[in-house]
Amino acid sequence: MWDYQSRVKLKMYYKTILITGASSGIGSAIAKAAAGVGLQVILLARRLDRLREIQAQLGVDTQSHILNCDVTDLDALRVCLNTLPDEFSRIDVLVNNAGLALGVGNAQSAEWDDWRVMIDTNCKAIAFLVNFLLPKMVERNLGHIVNLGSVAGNYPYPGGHIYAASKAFVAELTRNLKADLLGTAVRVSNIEPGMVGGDTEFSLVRHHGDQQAADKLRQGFQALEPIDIANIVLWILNQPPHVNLNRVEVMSITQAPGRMVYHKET
Ligand code: 8X3
Repeated sequence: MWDYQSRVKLKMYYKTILITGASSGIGSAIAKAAAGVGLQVILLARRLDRLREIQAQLGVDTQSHILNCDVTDLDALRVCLNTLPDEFSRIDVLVNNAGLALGVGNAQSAEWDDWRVMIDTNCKAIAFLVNFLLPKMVERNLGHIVNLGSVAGNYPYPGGHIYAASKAFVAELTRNLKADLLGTAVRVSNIEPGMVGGDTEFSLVRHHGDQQAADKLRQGFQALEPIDIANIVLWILNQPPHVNLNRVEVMSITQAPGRMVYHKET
Protein backbone atom coordinates (compact mmCIF):
# COMPACT_ATOMS: atom_id res chain seq x y z
CA MET A 1 0.00 0.00 0.00
CA TRP A 2 1.25 3.49 -0.71
CA ASP A 3 0.07 6.84 0.32
CA TYR A 4 0.06 10.15 -1.43
CA GLN A 5 2.10 11.96 1.18
CA SER A 6 5.11 9.74 0.80
CA ARG A 7 5.32 10.43 -2.92
CA VAL A 8 4.46 14.08 -3.28
CA LYS A 9 5.42 17.03 -1.19
CA LEU A 10 2.22 18.96 -0.90
CA LYS A 11 2.05 22.68 -0.45
CA MET A 12 -1.37 23.67 0.78
CA TYR A 13 -3.10 26.98 0.22
CA TYR A 14 -5.37 26.11 3.08
CA LYS A 15 -4.77 26.11 6.80
CA THR A 16 -7.77 24.56 8.56
CA ILE A 17 -9.92 21.62 7.56
CA LEU A 18 -13.17 20.48 9.18
CA ILE A 19 -14.07 16.83 8.65
CA THR A 20 -17.47 15.45 9.63
CA GLY A 21 -17.78 11.79 10.52
CA ALA A 22 -14.13 11.89 11.54
CA SER A 23 -14.28 9.10 14.09
CA SER A 24 -13.72 6.18 11.72
CA GLY A 25 -13.23 4.94 8.18
CA ILE A 26 -12.94 7.53 5.43
CA GLY A 27 -13.26 10.46 7.87
CA SER A 28 -10.39 9.40 10.09
CA ALA A 29 -8.24 8.53 7.05
CA ILE A 30 -8.83 12.05 5.69
CA ALA A 31 -7.98 13.54 9.09
CA LYS A 32 -4.67 11.68 9.20
CA ALA A 33 -3.82 12.54 5.60
CA ALA A 34 -4.63 16.21 6.20
CA ALA A 35 -2.51 16.26 9.35
CA GLY A 36 0.28 14.65 7.34
CA VAL A 37 0.41 17.64 5.01
CA GLY A 38 0.36 20.16 7.84
CA LEU A 39 -3.26 21.22 7.98
CA GLN A 40 -4.97 22.11 11.26
CA VAL A 41 -7.69 19.55 11.74
CA ILE A 42 -11.15 19.89 13.25
CA LEU A 43 -12.62 16.47 13.94
CA LEU A 44 -16.39 16.32 14.16
CA ALA A 45 -18.40 13.24 15.17
CA ARG A 46 -20.66 11.82 17.85
CA ARG A 47 -18.29 9.38 19.54
CA LEU A 48 -15.94 11.34 21.76
CA ASP A 49 -13.77 8.39 22.77
CA ARG A 50 -13.11 7.52 19.13
CA LEU A 51 -12.37 11.14 18.27
CA ARG A 52 -9.83 11.28 21.08
CA GLU A 53 -8.16 8.13 19.75
CA ILE A 54 -7.94 9.61 16.25
CA GLN A 55 -6.70 12.92 17.62
CA ALA A 56 -3.91 11.10 19.48
CA GLN A 57 -2.85 9.51 16.20
CA LEU A 58 -2.48 12.82 14.38
CA GLY A 59 0.93 13.46 15.89
CA VAL A 60 2.22 16.08 18.27
CA ASP A 61 2.92 18.61 15.52
CA THR A 62 -0.71 18.76 14.41
CA GLN A 63 -3.01 21.41 15.78
CA SER A 64 -6.38 19.74 16.18
CA HIS A 65 -9.72 20.39 17.76
CA ILE A 66 -12.62 18.09 18.55
CA LEU A 67 -16.24 18.98 17.90
CA ASN A 68 -18.28 16.35 19.68
CA CYS A 69 -21.56 16.74 17.91
CA ASP A 70 -24.28 14.90 16.03
CA VAL A 71 -24.60 16.44 12.55
CA THR A 72 -28.34 15.86 12.57
CA ASP A 73 -28.76 18.10 15.63
CA LEU A 74 -28.58 21.40 13.78
CA ASP A 75 -28.96 23.58 16.89
CA ALA A 76 -26.06 21.84 18.60
CA LEU A 77 -24.05 22.04 15.39
CA ARG A 78 -24.62 25.80 15.19
CA VAL A 79 -23.48 26.25 18.80
CA CYS A 80 -20.35 24.13 18.16
CA LEU A 81 -19.40 26.16 15.10
CA ASN A 82 -20.08 29.48 16.79
CA THR A 83 -17.89 28.62 19.75
CA LEU A 84 -14.78 27.40 17.98
CA PRO A 85 -11.55 28.65 19.54
CA ASP A 86 -10.15 31.64 17.63
CA GLU A 87 -7.31 29.72 16.04
CA PHE A 88 -9.76 27.25 14.48
CA SER A 89 -12.53 29.65 13.61
CA ARG A 90 -11.46 30.26 10.02
CA ILE A 91 -12.38 27.06 8.21
CA ASP A 92 -10.81 26.82 4.77
CA VAL A 93 -11.86 23.30 3.87
CA LEU A 94 -15.12 21.59 4.76
CA VAL A 95 -15.24 17.86 4.11
CA ASN A 96 -18.82 16.68 4.27
CA ASN A 97 -18.03 13.06 4.97
CA ALA A 98 -20.66 12.07 7.55
CA GLY A 99 -23.26 9.92 5.85
CA LEU A 100 -24.86 6.54 6.04
CA ALA A 101 -27.07 3.96 4.40
CA LEU A 102 -29.67 2.12 6.45
CA GLY A 103 -31.29 -1.10 5.28
CA VAL A 104 -30.75 -3.34 2.29
CA GLY A 105 -34.33 -4.22 1.38
CA ASN A 106 -36.38 -2.67 -1.37
CA ALA A 107 -38.23 0.64 -1.06
CA GLN A 108 -41.60 -0.99 -0.46
CA SER A 109 -40.33 -2.71 2.68
CA ALA A 110 -38.28 0.16 4.08
CA GLU A 111 -38.80 1.71 7.52
CA TRP A 112 -39.66 5.42 7.57
CA ASP A 113 -37.23 5.98 10.41
CA ASP A 114 -34.33 4.69 8.27
CA TRP A 115 -35.30 7.07 5.47
CA ARG A 116 -35.64 9.98 7.88
CA VAL A 117 -32.18 9.40 9.39
CA MET A 118 -30.59 9.10 5.92
CA ILE A 119 -32.21 12.34 4.76
CA ASP A 120 -31.24 14.16 7.98
CA THR A 121 -27.63 12.99 7.80
CA ASN A 122 -26.88 12.82 4.09
CA CYS A 123 -28.86 15.86 2.94
CA LYS A 124 -29.95 18.19 5.73
CA ALA A 125 -26.67 18.26 7.66
CA ILE A 126 -24.66 18.96 4.51
CA ALA A 127 -27.06 21.69 3.45
CA PHE A 128 -26.78 23.28 6.90
CA LEU A 129 -22.98 23.17 6.98
CA VAL A 130 -22.73 24.64 3.50
CA ASN A 131 -25.23 27.34 4.38
CA PHE A 132 -23.28 28.17 7.53
CA LEU A 133 -19.74 28.16 6.14
CA LEU A 134 -20.01 29.17 2.50
CA PRO A 135 -20.70 32.90 3.05
CA LYS A 136 -17.52 33.15 5.14
CA MET A 137 -15.49 31.38 2.45
CA VAL A 138 -16.85 33.67 -0.23
CA GLU A 139 -16.15 36.72 1.92
CA ARG A 140 -12.50 35.65 2.24
CA ASN A 141 -12.47 34.44 -1.36
CA LEU A 142 -10.78 31.27 -0.17
CA GLY A 143 -12.21 27.91 0.62
CA HIS A 144 -13.05 24.45 -0.60
CA ILE A 145 -16.07 22.28 0.04
CA VAL A 146 -15.43 18.61 -0.58
CA ASN A 147 -18.53 16.47 -0.49
CA LEU A 148 -18.62 12.72 -0.17
CA GLY A 149 -21.20 11.52 -2.63
CA SER A 150 -21.37 8.00 -3.98
CA VAL A 151 -21.62 6.05 -7.20
CA ALA A 152 -25.05 5.19 -5.82
CA GLY A 153 -26.07 8.71 -6.80
CA ASN A 154 -25.19 7.93 -10.43
CA TYR A 155 -26.41 4.37 -11.02
CA PRO A 156 -29.59 2.91 -9.54
CA TYR A 157 -29.56 -0.53 -7.95
CA PRO A 158 -32.19 -2.52 -6.06
CA GLY A 159 -32.23 -1.43 -2.42
CA GLY A 160 -30.54 1.89 -3.20
CA HIS A 161 -33.69 4.07 -3.01
CA ILE A 162 -33.34 6.87 -0.42
CA TYR A 163 -29.60 6.35 0.09
CA ALA A 164 -28.96 6.64 -3.65
CA ALA A 165 -31.37 9.58 -3.92
CA SER A 166 -29.59 11.37 -1.06
CA LYS A 167 -26.28 10.97 -2.89
CA ALA A 168 -27.85 12.31 -6.08
CA PHE A 169 -28.86 15.32 -3.96
CA VAL A 170 -25.22 15.76 -2.91
CA ALA A 171 -24.06 15.58 -6.54
CA GLU A 172 -26.67 18.08 -7.68
CA LEU A 173 -25.95 20.41 -4.77
CA THR A 174 -22.26 20.34 -5.68
CA ARG A 175 -22.99 21.16 -9.33
CA ASN A 176 -25.26 24.02 -8.34
CA LEU A 177 -22.79 25.44 -5.83
CA LYS A 178 -20.23 25.47 -8.63
CA ALA A 179 -22.61 27.63 -10.63
CA ASP A 180 -23.15 30.07 -7.77
CA LEU A 181 -19.43 30.26 -7.01
CA LEU A 182 -18.58 31.40 -10.50
CA GLY A 183 -16.37 34.46 -10.22
CA THR A 184 -15.05 33.52 -6.77
CA ALA A 185 -11.96 31.51 -5.86
CA VAL A 186 -13.96 29.14 -3.67
CA ARG A 187 -13.91 25.58 -4.94
CA VAL A 188 -16.38 22.74 -4.62
CA SER A 189 -15.92 19.08 -5.43
CA ASN A 190 -17.86 15.85 -5.13
CA ILE A 191 -16.12 12.52 -4.63
CA GLU A 192 -18.27 9.60 -5.70
CA PRO A 193 -16.82 6.35 -4.37
CA GLY A 194 -18.07 2.84 -4.87
CA MET A 195 -17.82 0.28 -2.10
CA VAL A 196 -15.24 1.12 0.54
CA GLY A 197 -13.97 -1.47 2.99
CA GLY A 198 -11.16 -1.28 5.50
CA ASP A 199 -12.28 -0.06 8.90
CA THR A 200 -15.38 1.71 7.62
CA GLU A 201 -18.55 0.78 9.46
CA PHE A 202 -20.67 1.59 6.43
CA SER A 203 -21.71 -1.97 5.65
CA LEU A 204 -22.32 -2.88 9.29
CA VAL A 205 -24.53 0.18 9.77
CA ARG A 206 -26.39 -0.52 6.53
CA HIS A 207 -27.11 -4.05 7.78
CA HIS A 208 -28.32 -2.69 11.14
CA GLY A 209 -25.39 -4.22 12.99
CA ASP A 210 -25.60 -7.69 11.41
CA GLN A 211 -21.89 -8.48 11.25
CA GLN A 212 -22.34 -11.72 9.32
CA ALA A 213 -24.34 -10.09 6.55
CA ALA A 214 -21.88 -7.21 6.37
CA ASP A 215 -18.91 -9.60 6.14
CA LYS A 216 -20.61 -11.73 3.48
CA LEU A 217 -20.84 -8.76 1.16
CA ARG A 218 -17.10 -8.29 1.34
CA GLN A 219 -16.05 -11.92 0.92
CA GLY A 220 -13.69 -12.37 -2.02
CA PHE A 221 -14.19 -8.75 -2.96
CA GLN A 222 -11.51 -6.10 -3.06
CA ALA A 223 -13.19 -2.88 -2.03
CA LEU A 224 -11.60 0.56 -2.01
CA GLU A 225 -9.76 1.47 1.19
CA PRO A 226 -10.39 4.66 3.20
CA ILE A 227 -6.83 5.80 2.41
CA ASP A 228 -7.72 5.69 -1.32
CA ILE A 229 -10.39 8.31 -0.71
CA ALA A 230 -8.12 10.35 1.58
CA ASN A 231 -5.49 10.43 -1.17
CA ILE A 232 -8.11 11.74 -3.61
CA VAL A 233 -9.09 14.47 -1.15
CA LEU A 234 -5.47 15.62 -0.92
CA TRP A 235 -5.12 15.49 -4.69
CA ILE A 236 -8.26 17.62 -5.12
CA LEU A 237 -7.13 20.17 -2.53
CA ASN A 238 -3.66 20.39 -3.95
CA GLN A 239 -4.65 21.41 -7.47
CA PRO A 240 -3.45 24.85 -8.53
CA PRO A 241 -5.93 27.51 -7.34
CA HIS A 242 -7.48 27.92 -10.79
CA VAL A 243 -8.35 24.22 -11.06
CA ASN A 244 -11.63 22.91 -9.67
CA LEU A 245 -12.22 19.18 -9.76
CA ASN A 246 -15.99 19.10 -10.05
CA ARG A 247 -16.47 15.39 -9.49
CA VAL A 248 -14.36 12.30 -9.08
CA GLU A 249 -16.10 8.97 -9.53
CA VAL A 250 -14.07 6.05 -8.26
CA MET A 251 -14.66 2.36 -7.69
CA SER A 252 -12.43 -0.65 -7.15
CA ILE A 253 -11.50 -2.84 -10.08
CA THR A 254 -13.92 -5.46 -8.78
CA GLN A 255 -16.97 -3.22 -8.99
CA ALA A 256 -18.84 -1.91 -12.00
CA PRO A 257 -21.72 0.57 -12.34
CA GLY A 258 -25.02 -0.43 -10.82
CA ARG A 259 -23.26 -2.25 -8.00
CA MET A 260 -22.16 -5.16 -10.10
CA VAL A 261 -19.45 -6.78 -8.05
CA TYR A 262 -16.93 -9.44 -8.82
CA HIS A 263 -16.54 -11.95 -5.99
CA LYS A 264 -13.52 -14.20 -6.24
CA GLU A 265 -14.36 -17.84 -5.45
CA THR A 266 -13.17 -18.61 -1.92
C1 8X3 B 1 -21.69 3.28 -1.19
C2 8X3 B 1 -21.33 2.79 -2.52
O1 8X3 B 1 -21.69 0.93 -4.21
O2 8X3 B 1 -22.14 0.43 -1.88
O3 8X3 B 1 -21.68 4.66 -1.19
O4 8X3 B 1 -23.66 1.85 -3.09
S1 8X3 B 1 -22.25 1.43 -2.95
